[in-house]
Amino acid sequence: MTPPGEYSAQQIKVLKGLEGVRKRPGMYVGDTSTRGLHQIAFEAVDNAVDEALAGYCKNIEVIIHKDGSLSVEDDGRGIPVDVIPSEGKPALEVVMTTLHAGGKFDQLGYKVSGGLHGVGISVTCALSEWMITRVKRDGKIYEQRFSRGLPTSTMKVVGTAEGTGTLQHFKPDPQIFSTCEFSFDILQQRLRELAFLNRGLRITLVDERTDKKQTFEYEGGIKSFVEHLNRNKGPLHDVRYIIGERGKVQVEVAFQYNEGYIENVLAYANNIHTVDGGTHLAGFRAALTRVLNAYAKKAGILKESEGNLSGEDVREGLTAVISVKIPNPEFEGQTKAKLGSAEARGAVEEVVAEALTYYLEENPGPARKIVEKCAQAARAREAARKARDLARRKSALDGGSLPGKLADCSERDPARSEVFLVEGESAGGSAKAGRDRHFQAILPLRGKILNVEKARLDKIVGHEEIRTLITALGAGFQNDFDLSKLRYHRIYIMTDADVDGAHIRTLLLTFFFRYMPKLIEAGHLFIAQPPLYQVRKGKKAVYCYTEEDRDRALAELGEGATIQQYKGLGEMDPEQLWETTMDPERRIVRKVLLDDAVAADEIFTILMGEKVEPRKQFIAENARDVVNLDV
Ligand code: 0RA
Repeated sequence: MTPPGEYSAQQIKVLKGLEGVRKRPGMYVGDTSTRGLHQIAFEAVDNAVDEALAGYCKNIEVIIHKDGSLSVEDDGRGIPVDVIPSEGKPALEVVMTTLHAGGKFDQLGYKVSGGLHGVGISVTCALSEWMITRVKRDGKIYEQRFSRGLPTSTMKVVGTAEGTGTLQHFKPDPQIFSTCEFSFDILQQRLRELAFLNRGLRITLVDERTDKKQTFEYEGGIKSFVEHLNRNKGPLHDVRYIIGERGKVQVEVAFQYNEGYIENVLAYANNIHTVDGGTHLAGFRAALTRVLNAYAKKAGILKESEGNLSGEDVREGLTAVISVKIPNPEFEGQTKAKLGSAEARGAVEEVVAEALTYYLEENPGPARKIVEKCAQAARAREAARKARDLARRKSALDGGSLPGKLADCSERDPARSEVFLVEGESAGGSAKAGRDRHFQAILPLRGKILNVEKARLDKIVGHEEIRTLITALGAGFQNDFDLSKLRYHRIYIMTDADVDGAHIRTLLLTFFFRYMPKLIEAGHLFIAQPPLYQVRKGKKAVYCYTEEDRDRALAELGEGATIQQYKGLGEMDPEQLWETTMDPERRIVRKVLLDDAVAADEIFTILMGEKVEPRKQFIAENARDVVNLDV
């Protein structure tokens, strides 16, 4: 026994664990701004979803409270409350105050272990100013309170209860987080995804600051997810839904081809979006390629002379969600976003191959549509290869490999080099004159670039502005993209602050998102922000980047101040362009992030896709947000 007032070895270990979390929160939740803040919320949500995965919880309610706190309530079995003999404390307290204690008491479930998240609810507790846990079990309500990872009360019975469940209510610690404001949109995006991935689970999100409320519940599970993803993309057939089990691996796949050319395949393992794919994705791809090739040959859609459909061919215009549930999954890679568990590959491949073969046999109509689309993709791929070869030979003939329009910098180290993609020849001229040619290159782009969302690969590589851009950046594109060959580590999109400029910016963003997503993920893409106004009085002149800036400057300079509005980059002389937009010491830039692939895909599909109606609606609904959403 430990004498009162002294710490047992066990307690010291616990303290150390959570002290570590508070000392280096970034190691546990990514960062201490918006992302980390929401991570501690998702930690609480994941616990409740694990209880649903185990089959005991049907409803989860998440509330953003007026005081900035967040609560997550589930109707699962409730965290166990009995005393754990080895710890001398109720299980509830151990779970809340011990790193990685969560899984200890429930070895059988499919819970996330050692994955992307799954650091445990104790991390939420450690990073909260206060936290209250309430458990309904055995007809009683138990409650315990905590602050910054330590108990501030013992566990007590505070009432009687019907049913069972767990309530976690916490206020993020402002000593830790630079922002403590929960975002309805970020929470909503992940909660919707979780509801899709766990068929029948009802998740409600309430925002008491605004009285907004959303309920997510999908009887169709990931089938509904694919319907949702494809809803603006012109589907070719009904969503196929496949479910099966091999050994301990549960496999669920839903897929649907659309009229477009974009592949959108999302892979999940135990509800975690495995952005870098892994064994489950490999199994799916193998099955798809094998079965579609066999069918294409058998049905005579692909001639013997035409060779096989490639993996790329069978994924053109394919939207799919793959979800596996697997005990003790292994995650690999630096960000742990790749499933490594070998057994998932065979399980997915077998389940998908069997169901897909059967489907094609039984449904010759959709089968023909799908395989003909793949065959067309194969022919376009061949045409694209020829166009690319031609482009390569042509640039070899031109003498050098760099495009003539590029005003390159003298610096050769990509880490210290920047390139500005500038709208229009005249602004390009100002930028060339105003830049520091030492490390800043300028690539003027003539007029509108091609909308890649609506074009097939052969047309895209045939488009001159796009070829120039690819060549100038030096890293190839799509599957050939090689980040290590990138010639500039900072790429700025610099367009006019008007509607045309915004359109060109979106076209470029679409291109980068679809064909060089790794460049965005690696943080190399930026939006330059030219000033919108200059406010002047006498010799004093202030550049203003927002309307608020302008009003502040007007107030400061006082009566008689005048405003000049900059409509285009061309209105600034080289010196001004340097001072306001290009000088690293003074400029304002926004980094383009790719946090949420699902949201980004939706936005680009809606903004740049074929259908006009949803786009009109989207722009009308989000007119103010569009500017920020795409970055
Ligand atoms: C371990 C064992 C049992 C339930 C839970 C954990 C549990 C944890 C959380 C966290 C949030 N909600 C939760 N719901 C349940 C099962 C105990 C039993 O056998 O009844």
